[in-house]
Amino acid sequence: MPTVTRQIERARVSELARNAGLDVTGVTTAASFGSDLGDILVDRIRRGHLDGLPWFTEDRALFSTTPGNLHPTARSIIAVGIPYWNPDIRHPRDGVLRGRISRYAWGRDYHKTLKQRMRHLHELLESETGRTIEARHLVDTARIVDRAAAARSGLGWYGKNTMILVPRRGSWVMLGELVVDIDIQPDIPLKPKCGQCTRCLDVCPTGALVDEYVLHTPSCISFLTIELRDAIPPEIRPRLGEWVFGCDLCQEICPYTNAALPEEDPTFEPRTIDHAYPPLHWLLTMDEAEFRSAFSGTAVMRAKWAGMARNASVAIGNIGSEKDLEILERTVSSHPEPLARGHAAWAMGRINLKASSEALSQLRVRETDPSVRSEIDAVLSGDVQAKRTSP
Ligand code: B12
Repeated sequence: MPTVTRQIERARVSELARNAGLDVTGVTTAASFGSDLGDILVDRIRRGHLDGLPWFTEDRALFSTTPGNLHPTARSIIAVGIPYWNPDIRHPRDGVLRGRISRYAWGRDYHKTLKQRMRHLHELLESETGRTIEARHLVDTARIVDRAAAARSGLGWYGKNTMILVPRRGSWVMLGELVVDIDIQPDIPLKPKCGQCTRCLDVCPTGALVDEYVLHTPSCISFLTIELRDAIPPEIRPRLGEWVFGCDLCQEICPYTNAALPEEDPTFEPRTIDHAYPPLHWLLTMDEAEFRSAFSGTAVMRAKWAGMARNASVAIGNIGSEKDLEILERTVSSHPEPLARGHAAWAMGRINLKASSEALSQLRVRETDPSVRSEIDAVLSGDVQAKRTSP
């Protein structure tokens, strides 16, 4: 019979976590994050930096600053992370017009992987201590601020891009927490190391990093391509480039993140290269059933079929050419989703207004959806920023 204990050695927690597939760990107490964090969250909400996320309310934000709200017997937080930088998977450069999906979403949905591994760690902790441990397993619920827990537990430090940067891993780490009723020696928070560097702020094509440590959600490509359910504001579309799900630019530019150790965790590997760099014509022509069978079990499902078709249209407008006008025209004429039809019309205007005008005028006559009609009207009246001047 193992001895029953309320405590566990800090180093042993990391060992057990590694055995459960959680390579990165930090420990902090379950004490409240208090008004320091609460004030930042409320201030960001009031300034509109979290607009577009209706669930991110002041009440929810304040609740999330006190882990004891989740379970009153909580004593410690074990912050965990799975690193996922894999430099071997690259754009195939095979002549196919491809978009980009951000790395965290290439493989199996990270929520599933983290939860499964946290459950395993929970079991290992119970057999180590010889007692039942009350624990909550949290990933992305916003019932706790994942990055605040990671920072206070010394798992990593806040970069100016608001990401948690982990020693030797950079920000290529997905985060979760176990809130447990056992005592574990807490770690010491790490000092931020960005120094004078502002490359992440400078690289963001939409200017979403409005200040050091401040992200304006409505401008972030990640928000626009994943969370937004409506039309992407036309003036911002040209800046989305080839991204069709999320964006990694503020991470890729970071010198610290750039020096990350490569990982070989198959759970983050794409099933095929099309799950990392999807052919844009494929995204436009697949029906909903094909979308589901291609992306089920991955985080891409969150953007939904209509969202991915919308994003693919924008990406074609940005990186495509006259050769893509035919498929765009077919999309405007017959895609079941108005979002896809409207954005495809925009893409036609962006690639070549002169060559697209006649077709768009005809499609305008048949179109019944007012949002698509006004997208076409905007193109025909020359409101769309052309990629290059038509000859
Ligand atoms: C809402 C959300 C989003 C929104 C808003 C992002 C945001 N910055 O808030 C959108 C959809 C845009 C988004 C985008 C992304 N997200 Co997100 N997102 C979340 C979520 C659900 C909540 C984040 C939150 O609380 N925001 C509130 C704001 C106020 O917090 P913050 O921006 O982090 O601000 C903090 C710092 O600025 C710091 N701070 C403030 N002032 C100062 C001053 C100094 C000197 C210092 C040091 C710090 C500091 O305190 C603030 C509060 O903690 C978390 C999961 C969770 N439940 O926590 C995932 C999470 C943050 N996202 C994650 C990821 C991976 C991404 C993307 C990289 C995805 C992608 N590739 O497209 C991008 C990155 C964009 C970016 N640079 O942040 C990971 C981050 C992992 C990591 N290593 O940091 C998380 C933790 C999910 C997870 N479980 O792993 N996300």
